[in-house]
Amino acid sequence: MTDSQPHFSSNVSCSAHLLPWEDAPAGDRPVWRSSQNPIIPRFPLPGFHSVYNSAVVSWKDGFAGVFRVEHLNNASFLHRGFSQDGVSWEIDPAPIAFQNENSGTLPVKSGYDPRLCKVNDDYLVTWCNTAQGATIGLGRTRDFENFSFVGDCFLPYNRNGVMFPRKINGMYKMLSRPSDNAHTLFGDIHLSESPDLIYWGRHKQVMKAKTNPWENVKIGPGPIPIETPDGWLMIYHAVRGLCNGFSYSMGAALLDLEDPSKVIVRGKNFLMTPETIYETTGVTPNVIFPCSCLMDESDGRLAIYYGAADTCLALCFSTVERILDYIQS
Ligand code: BMA
Repeated sequence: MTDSQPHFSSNVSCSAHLLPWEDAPAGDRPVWRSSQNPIIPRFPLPGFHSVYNSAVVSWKDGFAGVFRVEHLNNASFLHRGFSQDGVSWEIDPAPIAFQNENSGTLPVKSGYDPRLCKVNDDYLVTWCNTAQGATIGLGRTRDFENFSFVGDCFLPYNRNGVMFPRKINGMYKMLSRPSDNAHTLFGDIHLSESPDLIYWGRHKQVMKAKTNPWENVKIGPGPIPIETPDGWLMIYHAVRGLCNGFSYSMGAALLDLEDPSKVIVRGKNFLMTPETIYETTGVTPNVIFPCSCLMDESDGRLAIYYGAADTCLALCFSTVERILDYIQS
């Protein structure tokens, strides 16, 4: 691979000098953790309990993000934040105030697990909007100052709405995980499409949870998929049932470029599973929950942001090539 031949694209890319990065340690692990983890620890700001499952993008000469901030009453809200290096973040203490694009009451209350996807000039925010029962709320911003609410994309209940960074065959596409109103005991990844971000249909199942132990309960899409010459690289969370609860790992699969409801390859093993103290200990032990990813388009290096144990925000690294080799082996 040479610098003159970018192989990958994603609208969350950033230039080489900006990407948060640490070289791989010795060994053949597909993904490795930042030595600075957790990059946002427990009790990050006065008056707030925690920041975890959050979405970041490259923005101006640094980064911007939409963060899941849990308040002292345990309700989560979306807050914006900014960073120069992608590791130290300044988070706005006020939740994002969405303005409604349509008339009527603004159905945005508490919200969690945001994703951010740049499509043309818009940064689309998708998240679990609880106003009418958990489902995927969709909003947008161009400046991270003014945010508008487009609407809820699906009927309740649904979680983990993840947009593709461009239209495919003239349609917006979104992955999601239909669910119930509790700590859902099932969950498969589905694909939906829309001509206008308002009306969503042609729903297709992409991948089901599997019988092998690390993903035997449910699976849900994580960061915005990355376009490679071989297909869309989808990083996802996968849930295992244990005698005392769930364990959330990170996995990867490759989806067809023209029809991302078709799975080309699915890794048989996890990319990463809870091991460190900040992943195994916290409000919800044993949770790795990836929601966003930055990439250097020139060489495919990845910085993946994940919530750890529903308590803090952590960072890990890999490359597109390394993950593709791993899931194809
Ligand atoms: C999921 C979501 C996530 C959370 C995870 C583990 O269903 O609610 O926000 O991180 O459970 O508790």
